[in-house]
Amino acid sequence: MAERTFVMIKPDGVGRRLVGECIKRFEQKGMKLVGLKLQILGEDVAKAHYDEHKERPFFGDLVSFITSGPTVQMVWEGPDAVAQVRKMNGATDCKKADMGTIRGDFGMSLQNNMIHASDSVETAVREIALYFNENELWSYAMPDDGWLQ
Ligand code: FUP
Repeated sequence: MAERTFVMIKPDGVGRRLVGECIKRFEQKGMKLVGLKLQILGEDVAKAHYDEHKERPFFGDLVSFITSGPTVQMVWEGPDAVAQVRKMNGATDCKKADMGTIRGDFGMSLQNNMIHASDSVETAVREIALYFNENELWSYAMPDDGWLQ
């Protein structure tokens, strides 16, 4: 199976109507969308998502921000999906993110940086399982699969 990564559009990304823009970029890159949902996260899942940051001073703000409005969860599949999506999202602090990346093109903030993506294949496995059941993820062929390898 090709590599999969977990991507979440945060409340500011949804509120700024950037869902379509983000999906467009991943599609045009050649990634395959294999799971998609929209939800307002509960505190438990938000805390589990950001578990690695639980000792950091900004943990409370992170949890209240990510639960403050609708978010979009996606699983994207493709060669080197984890690294490719991280590159397309750009640096965590939007002011430092390269132009041409989602954060560089649309943001100014460190915390309100619109989009999240898994930072490793292991993290992707954990994050995908946090948000999706196996029967909510789809394997299918695309006509251009052969050109994208
Ligand atoms: P990233 O992997 O780029 O999503 O960033 P991190 O996992 O390092 O951080 C998770 C989120 O915490 C970021 F999206 C923004 C937020 N954050 C802060 O608010 N302050 C900080 O100093 C670092 C991160």
